[in-house]
Amino acid sequence: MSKSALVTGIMGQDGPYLAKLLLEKGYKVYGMIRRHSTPDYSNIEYLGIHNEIEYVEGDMTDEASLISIIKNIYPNEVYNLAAQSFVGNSWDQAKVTTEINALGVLSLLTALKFFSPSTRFYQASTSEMYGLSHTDGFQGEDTPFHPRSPYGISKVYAYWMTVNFRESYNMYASNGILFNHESPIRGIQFVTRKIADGVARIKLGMAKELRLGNLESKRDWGFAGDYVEAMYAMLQQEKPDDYIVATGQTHSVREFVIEAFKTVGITDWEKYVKIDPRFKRPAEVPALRGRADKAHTVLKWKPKTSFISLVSIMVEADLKRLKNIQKSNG
Ligand code: NAP
Ligand code: G4F
Repeated sequence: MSKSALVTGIMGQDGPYLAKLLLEKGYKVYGMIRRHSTPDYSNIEYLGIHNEIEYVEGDMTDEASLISIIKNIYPNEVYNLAAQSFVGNSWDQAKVTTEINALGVLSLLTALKFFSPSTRFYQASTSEMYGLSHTDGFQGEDTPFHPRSPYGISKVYAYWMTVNFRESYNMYASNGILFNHESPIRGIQFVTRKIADGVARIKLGMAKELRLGNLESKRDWGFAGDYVEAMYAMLQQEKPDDYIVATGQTHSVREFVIEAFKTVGITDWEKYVKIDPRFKRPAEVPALRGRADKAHTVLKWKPKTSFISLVSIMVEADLKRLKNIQKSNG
């Protein structure tokens, strides 16, 4: 019999990439969506898998809905990708961020403990948990946490709750501590997609400027399509554990901007970029760079997409999308 997996956050960026991978491996994939007046399946359609997913309705803030899903499908694996994942917004909506990202995870783990304890559980943890902390310029699994936002704090709670269910109830529960990963279906608010879209608009004469916040912060950026392979591998190990997934390279927002403009042949990028304090954060995470040695050794996972390829994939995808819009508008 084929295995089944429940993917929460199926409509986001990672959900469709992971679902595609699981479908290719022969899984029956259930995708959890919350109630929308107008659901948006565009990310799932982008990967061409809309008709292959069975959608189930549930909300991370509604424990009964999670219990009902788990009791109905008893999945072999649960990948918990659902989150209020935008760091910038988490100061303005700290409570709902906590309810979804922290208490929601407790509810899901509790539902599994009572109704499907042998299900393997993946928690989408994050490099934001490290915040200010590093070990010789890198973050490794042993680097202490020092989160800098309500988002980072909510994820630290969920991280430890996942570890605690593993240690208390012997459940197969693993944390993937993923560093930033991007793609053409990255949410438009996140800086890489905002830059790719903005640069493509400027190139096509659809915009005159690109407004950004802190250009000096540095991130370890990889490609989402590579990272979901590590998520899957984590749940195929003999024992549950926690792993960093990262490229080990770091680049500033400024470098991303320069590279994106270069992709479309614009070198005088400073003419177009305006610094806007609205996009600066009350507390910044200045630099992230992950040490993914454990994932390399145990999971046999390595990233395949370079920084330069990533920038070019994203800018080209936005150019194509916007040209199609221009064409259909005549
Ligand atoms: P994303 O694009 O923001 O997707 C998040 C998904 O969660 C969306 O589909 C959203 O649904 C869903 N969601 C939000 N609140 C919910 C609720 N109350 N109940 C049910 N679903 C809810 O995020 P992503 O980039 O794919 O990231 C996936 C996960 O990895 C997140 O947990 C994120 O925090 C974590 N993470 C991401 C990165 C990264 O660089 N991308 C790095 C480390 C960790 P709607 O469509 O209804 O809004
Ligand atoms: O793209 P960002 O919004 O991503 P951030 O804050 O690093 O968070 C992402 O990665 C985390 C993993 O480390 C995930 F857990 C999280 O869910 C999310 O996926 O911002 C990246 C950097 C920040 O330093 C920000 O201050 O870019 C800087 N930045 C500069 N100008 C901007 C802007 N960020 C955004 N969103 N918009 C700007 O205009």
